[in-house]
Amino acid sequence: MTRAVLSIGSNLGDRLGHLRSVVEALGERVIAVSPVYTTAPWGGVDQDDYLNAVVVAQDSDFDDYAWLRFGQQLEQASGRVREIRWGARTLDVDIVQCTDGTGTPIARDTDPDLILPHPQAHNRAFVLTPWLAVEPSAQLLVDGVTHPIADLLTELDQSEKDGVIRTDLVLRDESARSC
Ligand code: A4P
Ligand code: MG
Repeated sequence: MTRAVLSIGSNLGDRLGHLRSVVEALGERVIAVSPVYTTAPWGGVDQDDYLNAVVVAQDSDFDDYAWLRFGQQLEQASGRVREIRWGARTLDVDIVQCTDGTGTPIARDTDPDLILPHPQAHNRAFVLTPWLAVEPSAQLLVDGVTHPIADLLTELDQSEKDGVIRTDLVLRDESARSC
């Protein structure tokens, strides 16, 4: 049993459709879905604005690598082509944090294919803002030290935070779920 915090982003093609494809594929695994935000591109590559959100999910059979494979399959299904690092993409699924069955965050820093928690998460308002909206008391391990994500967000530059703007877009139909 693992629980994953997934950061999902898109700035090419049907941006909302690509984000919705993740929530749809997760199905019953979904615990929480954040609002959708428009976000200024992070990382210095000139490109269009993103739509970003955070999804919290759990699966009794998944380990941390299963979440990575799951995300990569969805990236491929969206037609993503890997070109420039931090460049435009139809869909990006990053594993921000993964906790084991006891609620302990899994820490990995030896395999470049899966670094946990995601090494840039604490620097990104487009991750912390949506995550805080669904888990206000969440904590993130940074260099082995646990921090409330609310504090990490406070430490970011105001310009970084101002680039993350909440929209009225939704990733799942709540009325359909209650039927
Ligand atoms: N990888 C290692 N750890 C992880 C992890 N925790 N989660 C590996 C997901 N992948 C992880 O990723 C490169 C390699 O990272 C993969 O082989 C994977 O196994 P990639 O998705 O192929 O390449 P990339 O996305 O171009 O590079 P990178 O460094 O992963 O970029 P990020 O961190 O994904 O950032 N700006 C805004 N506003 N919103 C965004 O969503 N996203 C990015 C991409 C840049 N700027 C953005 C956004
Ligand atoms: Mg990525």
